[in-house]
Amino acid sequence: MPEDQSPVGRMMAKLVATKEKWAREGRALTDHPTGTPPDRLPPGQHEVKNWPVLDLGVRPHIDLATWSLVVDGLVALPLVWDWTTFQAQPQIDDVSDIHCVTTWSRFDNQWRGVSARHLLAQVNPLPEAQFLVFHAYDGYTTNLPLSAFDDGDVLLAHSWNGAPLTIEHGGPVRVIVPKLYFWKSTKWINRIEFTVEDRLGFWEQRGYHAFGDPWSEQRYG
Ligand SMILES: Nc1nc2c(c(=O)[nH]1)N[C@H]1C(S)=C(S)[C@@H](COP(=O)(O)O)O[C@H]1N2
Ligand SMILES: [Mo]
Repeated sequence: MPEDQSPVGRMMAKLVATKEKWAREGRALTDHPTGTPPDRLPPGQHEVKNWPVLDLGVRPHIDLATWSLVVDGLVALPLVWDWTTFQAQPQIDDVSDIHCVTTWSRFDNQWRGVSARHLLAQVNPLPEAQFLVFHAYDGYTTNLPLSAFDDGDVLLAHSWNGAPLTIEHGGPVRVIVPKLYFWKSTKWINRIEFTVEDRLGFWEQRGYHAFGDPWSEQRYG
C-alpha cells in the first residue's frame, strides 16, 4: 500500500508508530514483570514491594505461654488451642497475594500455618452456622461468610516467607483470607465465633463492605 502523504495519513502513521513502540516497550504494563499476567492486579490496585503496617495502633505483645485460640459459637465441638496444641496440628504452606483496600497489593507472600479446612474438620460447624466473626487481642473484629473461610488458601498463619510473623504483622498468629481485602485477615487472632447472622466487624460498622471482594472493588458500602 502506497504511503498516504495527506496530513491525516501522516498523523495516523505517526500514531501507529508510537503505539507500536509502546507495545515493544510494554508501556502501561510496568506493574507486571515478565510472566505476570496483567489480570493479577485487581481494579484500582498498584503493586508494592514493601509490606506496609496497618492497624488500630495497639500492638499487643502476646506471651506464647498464655496465647490461646478459642473457636466457639455454632459448632458441635468448640475448642481452645494453646500454643503447643496449635503447633501440633498439621501445617500447610501457601503462597498468595495481599490486596489492601488502601490500594496496595503485594504479590507472592509465603504463609505457613494451620488450614481453615483442618480447623473446620475439628469443630464441625452446625448447619445453621453461616458466618464467622474473628476476634483479636487488640479488640479488632471482622466478619465473613463461612463459605469464604472454607477455602483451600485460607489459613491461620504463624510464619511469613520462612520466618515467624512479627508482632507488627500480627504474630504469633493471624488469619489469612487471600481472596478478600486484607482488612479481613485478622492479626493477633484469639477467637473465631460461628454465627447464624452476618454480624458486622470493626471496619464494616464504619462503612467498609460486608464481604470485601477486591475483584469487584467491594471497598465501601
Ligand atoms: N487485629 C487486627 N487485625 C487487623 C487490623 C487491626 O487493626 N487489628 N487491621 C486490618 C487492616 S485494615 C489491614 S489493611 C491489615 C494490615 O495488615 P499488615 O499490617 O500486616 O499489613 O490487617 C488487618 N487486620
Ligand atoms: Mo486496611
